[in-house]
Amino acid sequence: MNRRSALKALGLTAGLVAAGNALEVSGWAQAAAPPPATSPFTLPPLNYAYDALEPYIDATTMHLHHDKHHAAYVDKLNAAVAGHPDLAAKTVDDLIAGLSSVPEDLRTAVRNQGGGHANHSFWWLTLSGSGGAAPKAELAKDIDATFSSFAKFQEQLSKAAATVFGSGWAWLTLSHEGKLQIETSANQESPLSSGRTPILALDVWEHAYYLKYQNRRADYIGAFFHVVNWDFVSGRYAEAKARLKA
Ligand code: MN3
Repeated sequence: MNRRSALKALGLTAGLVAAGNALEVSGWAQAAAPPPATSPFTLPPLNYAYDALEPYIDATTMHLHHDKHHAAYVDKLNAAVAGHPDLAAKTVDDLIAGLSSVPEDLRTAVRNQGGGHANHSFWWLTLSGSGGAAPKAELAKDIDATFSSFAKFQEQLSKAAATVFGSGWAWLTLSHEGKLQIETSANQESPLSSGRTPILALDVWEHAYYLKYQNRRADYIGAFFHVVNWDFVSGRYAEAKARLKA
């Protein structure tokens, strides 16, 4: 890994864990004159074992989903930005948040492949075999205030995820106005492109569940709630909310 890839990897990880640090890291990375790089974007490793989410999400699905599907988004994003050092120097979240500044002939590739990379990088972090049973702290309070209870929130997110037509995602997001909301997106589109911060993601592409659940998407959605990393998601919300106030 060259120095810039290392910084980018650091920025990505830090950005998902500590937004304040990430801003400094990515600012520094962009200030340094980057050497030419052919593979600026890299596949982040899982921070748990492939079988950590068993029996809810099986190890074979995790291997295919991470090592093949996510890896393909990374490879195709790298191919798309080859010869565009200005795009390659950005974090994938910044690319997706600023699609309108991506040259038109590259925009579809960046939306699809960059979106796939950004969405999956976030998705892995929101899962855990031991991430707590329910939202914590401010997120718990604001979910109750917004959806009336955690149970009602689960019901609404499940319904949204079940009704995504074809491939896509269900999300809990935070808007600029500080509003928590459930939304869905098609294909690899990200709420980041509409200025909202993903707090929780649910991948409902068939590749996420078909090996174990076949056509039973509702069973997969029910299983998903057993493997949400609420510690991470609650921390993510607290950071996103603090950033709005800053
Ligand atoms: Mn997927």
